[in-house]
Amino acid sequence: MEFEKIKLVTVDITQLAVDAIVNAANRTLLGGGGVDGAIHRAAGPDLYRECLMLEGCDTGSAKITNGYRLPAKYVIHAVGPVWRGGNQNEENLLESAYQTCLQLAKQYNCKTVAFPNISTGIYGFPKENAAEIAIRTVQKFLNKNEIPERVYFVCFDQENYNIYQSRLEL
Ligand code: AR6
Repeated sequence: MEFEKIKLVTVDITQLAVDAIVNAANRTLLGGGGVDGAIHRAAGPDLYRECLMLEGCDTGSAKITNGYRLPAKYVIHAVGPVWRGGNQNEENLLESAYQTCLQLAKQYNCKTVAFPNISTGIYGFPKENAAEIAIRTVQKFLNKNEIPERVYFVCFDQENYNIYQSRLEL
């Protein structure tokens, strides 16, 4: 098991000096509310300019940019699914969003990566279910790959923090 490679933290993700932070974006990749808004505000207008050139991203996938004014070197913009009751392939799409982020992190040699709780805010994905998918996907990847070396789950709200804490048995 790779529990020691996974850290649980409660911080504003924009403050983390890691190789890559993950953004919970939407398909336009042009910003929004929640963690997406916070990341764009902290990174500055150059992030928006780079995102404009990406021409959006499919749900369940991700694209990488520079971090600009952020302490993080890169931002990986993931598009999680909107929760529509569970019969619209939401679980597979969430897993695929995490998986694509991890592949990009590996490709760009990101040793440290921080994830927010994708889809569990404005997109309404049930938190227990999302945590199970996130942890399982990350653990599986870390078991098979050298990079990333460490993954931070950034749980901004107390409910998510408690869920992750019990699932990771910290
Ligand atoms: N640092 C870490 N986590 C945060 C921060 C922060 N600064 N701010 C919020 N969170 P959400 P979604 C947590 O709604 O559900 C945007 O408009 C928050 O507590 O940001 O994937 C996009 O443009 C929650 O646990 O993302 C999309 O349109 C988690 O981040 C849409 O929202 C995700 O909540 C995406 O919705």
